[in-house]
Parts: sequence; C-alpha cells; structure tokens
Amino acid sequence: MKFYITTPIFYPNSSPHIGTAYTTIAADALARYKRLRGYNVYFLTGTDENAQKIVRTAEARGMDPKTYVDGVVDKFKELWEQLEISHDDFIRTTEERHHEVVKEIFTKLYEQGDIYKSEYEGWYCTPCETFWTENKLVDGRCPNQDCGREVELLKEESYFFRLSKYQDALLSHIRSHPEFIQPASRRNEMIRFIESGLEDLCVSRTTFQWGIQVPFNPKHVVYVWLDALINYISALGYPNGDRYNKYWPADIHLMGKDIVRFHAVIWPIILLALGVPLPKVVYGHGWFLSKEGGKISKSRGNVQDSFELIRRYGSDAIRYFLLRELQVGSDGTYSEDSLVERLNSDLANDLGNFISRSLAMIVKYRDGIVPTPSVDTNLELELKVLAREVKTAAEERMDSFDPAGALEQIWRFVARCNKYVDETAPWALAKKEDQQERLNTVLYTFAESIRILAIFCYPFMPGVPNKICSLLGQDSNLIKWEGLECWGVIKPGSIVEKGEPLFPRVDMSQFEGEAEVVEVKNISETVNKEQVSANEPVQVGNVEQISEFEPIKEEITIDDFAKLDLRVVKVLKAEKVEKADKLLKLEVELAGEIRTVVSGIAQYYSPEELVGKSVVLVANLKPAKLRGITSQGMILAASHGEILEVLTVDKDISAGARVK
Ligand code: ME8
Repeated sequence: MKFYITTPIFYPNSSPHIGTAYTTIAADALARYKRLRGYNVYFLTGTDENAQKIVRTAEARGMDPKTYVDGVVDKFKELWEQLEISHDDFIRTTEERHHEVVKEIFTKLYEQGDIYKSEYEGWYCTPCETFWTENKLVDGRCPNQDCGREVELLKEESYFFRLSKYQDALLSHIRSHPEFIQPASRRNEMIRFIESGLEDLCVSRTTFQWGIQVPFNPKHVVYVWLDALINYISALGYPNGDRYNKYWPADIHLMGKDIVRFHAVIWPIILLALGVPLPKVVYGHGWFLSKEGGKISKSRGNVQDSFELIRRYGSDAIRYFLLRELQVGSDGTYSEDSLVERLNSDLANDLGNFISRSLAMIVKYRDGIVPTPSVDTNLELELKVLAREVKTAAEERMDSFDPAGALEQIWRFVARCNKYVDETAPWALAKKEDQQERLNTVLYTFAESIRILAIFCYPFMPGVPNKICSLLGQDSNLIKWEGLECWGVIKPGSIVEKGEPLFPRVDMSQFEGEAEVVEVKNISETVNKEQVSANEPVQVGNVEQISEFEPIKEEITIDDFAKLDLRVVKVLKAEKVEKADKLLKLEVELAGEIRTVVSGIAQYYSPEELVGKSVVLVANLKPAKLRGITSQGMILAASHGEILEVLTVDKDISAGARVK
C-alpha cells in the first residue's frame, strides 16, 4: 500500500505558469486520493537547476547562477503553497544529496563500460538543452517545432552513454509491460522511436562549469538530462536509504508529453544499466494551449501570472478548472474566459448553489439543526445508490490517472443533488403540517449529500472540505473515502450554518481597470528572449523528433489522387462482428447499390450511432476479406491519439455523390 508519485523537476529559469502548475496539481490530486484510500504516499517535486540556460539567464541578469535560481525556486515553493500542493519532498539538483548520487552513478556506469569518452561534434540548442545533428536542423535553426531558435556548433570532448546496448532490453520491457508508458498513443510512439534505432547519448559538457562535475575528470560537467532524471532516486537516498527501500520503484512519473521520451528511453536505460527496477508507469499528459492554439509557455509570452490568477479566482477554482479541462490523451485550451465560465457554471451554479441552497433551508426551516430523518422514498434511495456508483466510477478513473474523468463522474452526483432539491421542493413541504416528517428526511438528505461532496472534492479542491465541515458543524476527520459508502454519518441535532457562498459568481468586468494578467512580471522578464528557455519539448540526444502526428507522406500528383474514387454513402445497417472487438459490419447504400464494409471503428461508435449517417467511402478499393466477411471499400475517419471521428457529410447530399 505504498504509492510513489513524481512530477518533472522544472527549470527555474522563469516562474511557474499554468502548464507547470497543471502537472503538479494533477500529481497532487492523485497523491491526495491515494492517501484518502489508505496508501502510504510519497510525492516528490523539485527544480532542475544545472542547465546551461540557467547560466545564460543569470549572466544576462548580471547574477551568479545560484543566487538567480534561489530567487526563482522561492517562487515555485510559494506557488505550490498557495495551490495547496501536498508534496513530501522538494528536491533541488543543486543540493549536495543529489550531487553525490549523480557522481556515484556516473562513475559506476563509466567503470562498467556503459559510459565512454569520445568527441561530440554537432549542434546544441540551449533553450531545449538538446544535441542536434546537422541534417536535423531546419534552416540552420533548432528543428523543434515549438522552438526554432539559433543553435550553436559544439566540438568538444565528451562522455557518451551506450543507449544502443540496452535497446533490446528496453523494447522487451515495454512490450511485456503494456502499462509502463501511458496513454497507449505515447507507448506506440515510443516503440516506433526505439525500433528506429537508438544512438549513444552525449552525457557531458566542457564549455561551462555550472553543474555536477564528473568525479574522475573535473573538466566535464554531467549533461543536464542525465543529472535531472536521477533526482527520482537521489531524493529517496539511493542506493541504501530507507525511503529508497520503501518507495522505489515509482508508481508513476507524471509529465507533459514533451518529455516522455527522456523518461521512457534514457531513464529506464540508466536504471537497466544500474540493475535497478524500472518505474511502473510513465504517464505523459497533453498540453494546455492558448486560445490562439500555441502551447502555453514562457517563450511564447502567453503565460499569465499565476499568483494574480489565484488572487482573483482562488486556488480551488484554478485547480478544478485545470483538472477538469485536460482530457486523457488530448491537449486542452486555457483561457481566463473559459476558467471564469467553468467557475460560474460548475462551481458557482452547480456545486456552490446546491450547498448554499440546502444549508439555507436547514437554517430556515429547522433553525440550523439537522433533523432526524424519517422514511426514505425512492428519491433518497436513488441518491444513495448514485453516490456509490459515482464512487466506483471515480475510483476507476483515478486509478487510471484520469482526474478529468473522475470529476466528470462526481458532477453526475452534483447534478443529481440539484435535481433532488427541485423534485422534493422543500419550500412546499414546509407549508404543510402533515409533511413535516418528509421535510425532515429531505433536509437530512441535504446534509448527508453535502458531506459526500466534501469527500469527493478533497483530492481536487482541498480547500473545500474544511469549509464544508465547518458549515456542517463537523470535524474534518469526516473526510474519509470509506465514508462515501456510508449513509447516516451526520448526527441529527448537529448545527449547520449558511455561511458565505463557497464559489461566488465572477464577472470578469469586475477586474476592469486592473492590470492585465497576461505576461508574467517576474525575475527573468528583462532577459533577452533568445536566451530564456521555454518549457518546450526537448529532444533526446542526436535523435529525430517524434511529432505527435504521423509525418506527411511522400508527395503525389493530381493524377495519383484522381485514381481514388471517394463516394458519399448512407449507412443503412450496422452490427458488431462476432469475436472482433474492433470491427463493425456496415451495409451502405451507394447510388442504388448496397455494399458491405467492415470497419475498425467499434471502439469509437456503437452500431446505432452510425445508422443514417452519410459517410465517405473509398469506393474503388480492392475488396478484402476480414473475419470471413468481404469488405467492399473503406470508410474514411480522422484519428488522433485516442479520438476517432468518421468523416460525415452534413448536408443532405445523395448517396453516390463523388467526393473530390
Ligand atoms: O522539461 N501544458 O522542465 P520544464 C501542460 N527540467 N504542461 C506543461 C505545459 C503546458 N503548456 N508547459 C509545461 C523540463 N508543462 C525538465 C524536466 S524531469 C527529470 C526534467 C509541464 O520546466 C509539463 O509537465 O520545461 C512538461 O513536461 C513540464 O512542464 C516541462 O517543464
């Protein structure tokens, strides 16, 4: 019953923003959830300080790197405090405890022949802290889609790490542990990437001295990524510390998709070389994009001052918004408008309103004293059953690292509570002498539902349960996950108060005249943009970038394209193909002709959803047999990550029409 969870250690070259906050909040929600479920949790976060870009940024400020990072690290710590992040440890890679372990590991790998000395000649992108070969550059600049900045030519003596030696062992681990890299789309990317061949990685630098010295050759400092990844065990006191023995291997390394490769390739290979067990899960979530579409990052200048956002909307609302918005496997959009919209709808209208209304009624009709319930009707029973159902569903989502999915489930309960108020209409019961017992049951059900909500909210909005407990006149040890299965916990006779609304509605115009929150006012603000890093995707060694999309295929001519005969067809019938989870058998109409098409879309569409749709068929594709059924063509669909959408024609155009 232990659970070790980590965030990436962030570069303290600029203040944390909504993107960095997301990973940390998501890890916090998982850590809090596991603690509630009785796990012995160790939650680690920290800062990655030995990067060349830190030296550059500090130099540009006329500061020494350590003084510079100390200032930014304080900002991180302060923000995590304001966001109620419950980490157990905060590791800084400038700390001695980390240096010692990195040195020990570097020496061991060298002594066993996995690190060797050679010479690196190639390009380096400092903002991305990445080595590039000439042929990967785009117009002589960093090929990283989110960077494009100038690269520098390096020709220096370097130590190299034999990634190639462990390629097969890594692939076999990934294949035999399907849960190791999640979500599945990232796993597939990684498999393709490793299969294309790993090159040995340059793991030391000689052109600056900031960082961890190679113990047997102090001219070199350890490459920042090798150094950084080791934090996950140095923080536990590897190789013999009690915490290391207790918590390793990590149950999950949580991060953005930009750095999955480092964690799914370099990190496991370091561990394989050391003979240390691999982490159980490497999970890469999507990015927050701005409304305009680019990744939220400091270098794009589209970040907002997180402290100001908290002042405006409160930490719980920001946590809720971020956790609810980023769906598994996809990117999400961040904007202040959408934050306010969710705050007003989900928190003020749905959650807050239910709590205020129902407490106000206990105060109004029973002087704030929770009454003794009488007999339950179906309405109460339904609510109790739903609480259990939602508990199970939320557990499933949280156990598969899906806080957005868990919140979606919990909001089913919130919606049901609001409906319950309307269905029971306590204001009408209050007027009838013979309905007072019924009113007691309804008011008691309110109190219990609020208690249930307090527990559900705890992992996501840790400020809410305490406020609720105090409104309900209860002790906060009421917050127990098992409490979701009980009914009747609140003692009749308890005194509740109406209190202030938990989430007052916000009108953005109330901030008019105040400074815009766009653009962080922080320590690195004045630094030349070229020199300030971004929190951008970074490349591994001398390897090609893997985009989240497949590469564009080879060019074709218009004549090649004209060979395809694409037609609108109408789906007349659809059914599952027996013993084939992924296949649907469709009957489609094409200008009077009926065709059978077998399509691998059963995991995305139920048969009923497809009937009646006008979809696009590759009509001149050579028929093929699938599971004994002859498929006469192929339906077009768009897919990305875990989403798949069949292409449909929305105007009523006749079946048989050509698509060109
Ligand atoms: O990469 N949306 O640090 P970093 C979602 N030091 N998450 C985002 C985001 C966005 N727009 N922007 C940043 C590093 N992140 C290394 C890590 S670990 C051994 C070393 C989050 O400061 C996301 O978790 O550039 C991403 O992976 C991380 O910040 C990058 O942080």
